[in-house]
Amino acid sequence: MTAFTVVSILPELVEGALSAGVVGRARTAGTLDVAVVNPRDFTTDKHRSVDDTPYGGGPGMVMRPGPLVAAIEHAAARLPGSAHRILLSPGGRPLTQARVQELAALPHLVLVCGRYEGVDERVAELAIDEELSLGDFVLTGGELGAAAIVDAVARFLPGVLGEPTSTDDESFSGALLEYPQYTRPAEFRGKAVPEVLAGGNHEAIRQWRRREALRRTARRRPDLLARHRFTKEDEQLARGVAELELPSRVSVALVHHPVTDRTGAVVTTSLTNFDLHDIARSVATYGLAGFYVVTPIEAHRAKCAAIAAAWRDEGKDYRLDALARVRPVASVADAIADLGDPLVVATSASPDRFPDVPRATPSEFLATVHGTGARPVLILFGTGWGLVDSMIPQVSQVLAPVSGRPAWNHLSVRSAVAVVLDRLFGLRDA
Ligand code: 4GY
Repeated sequence: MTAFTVVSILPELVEGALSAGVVGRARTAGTLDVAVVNPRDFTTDKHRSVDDTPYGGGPGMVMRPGPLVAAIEHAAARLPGSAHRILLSPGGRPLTQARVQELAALPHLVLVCGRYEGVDERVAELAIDEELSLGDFVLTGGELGAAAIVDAVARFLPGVLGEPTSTDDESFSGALLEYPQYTRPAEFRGKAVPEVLAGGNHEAIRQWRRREALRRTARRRPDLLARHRFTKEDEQLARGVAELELPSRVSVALVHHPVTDRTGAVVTTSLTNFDLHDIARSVATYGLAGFYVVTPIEAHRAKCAAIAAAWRDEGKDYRLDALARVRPVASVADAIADLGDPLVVATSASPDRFPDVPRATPSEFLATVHGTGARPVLILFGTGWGLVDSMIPQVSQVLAPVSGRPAWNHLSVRSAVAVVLDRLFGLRDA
């Protein structure tokens, strides 16, 4: 059973956060042990000061190591057995539900709260086992973070919740967001509860909830969905749900004209075998709808068709899959016409191209696509020195360029396609 000792110069703030609700009730009932130790009680000067000016100058004050380390040592000795000492700080490792569960298996957590501009670094070096952050934002002190950890860990302790939280459906990484919940009335301000929930078909309700959890996660947390391992049933439930079938709405166009050469002149580049093979396979790998090979040179379109046909004769499965998606066309306009009315998105490494079109990060792009219902999407990739903006007025977004630390794009177009598709649609390891 985990006990908690919070080290804070504002005990009333910690008490305020942990005196109400199920946590407050569990403390009163004696099933949850939370105590607070105040570093001010470990000062030796007559002003009882816990802070001082920073070495090296700069704004604000820094927490002195003496009173804080003394308070941590006192807190750790409050109970027999070993204490795990945690410092709440934006510089710590981000807290996860998996870590919360592990913490719930430890006997004694000492939660150390800093205030002011920061804590003398030697405190962390001498008296802290782990630094944790609640997220990439800055609080005025660690107290609310400490209270949040007590609250999240307490859910796993016996006698705190009525029904103790089961550990298996809460691992979270790769887990799904919760399905939407409803209670009475059946209609509220013109909005009805989904019909299936009011019927008594428990199997139908279970499937509806799972599908909505998948849909919601795709929309709101594509990063979580990318880590989710789909079960056979998930695959079935995903069918026909636009949010879960995004890649199948997306096509790629490899544009050989209009593009520029190194001098900035508008040219037509040559079809290359490597681009054709590698991009077709990337398009198949990520489950996209199609791969338009855009060239005004008729002989190149014929060659493209011939290469695709040659793969077919080799008869390998993965090649067939890739080949089926290759579509030679004479112009970007033809690719657009073939799709009907697609959302057209360009890629460009140069800020000078499409200067009036907003740059989108992968998640901004995905949010746009989610907002467009079932509309098809066409992503343009330029060969040579890149797409010519003036000749493609339909472009409504430009994907931010792929770059590394040297901040320059040296990728071949087929590498850029693979990287962009992986960022947008690639699955991630947990
Ligand atoms: N974020 N996650 C956080 C925080 C305040 C200066 C050190 C956070 O956990 N704690 O912002 N803490 C800072 C204020 C001293 C703590």
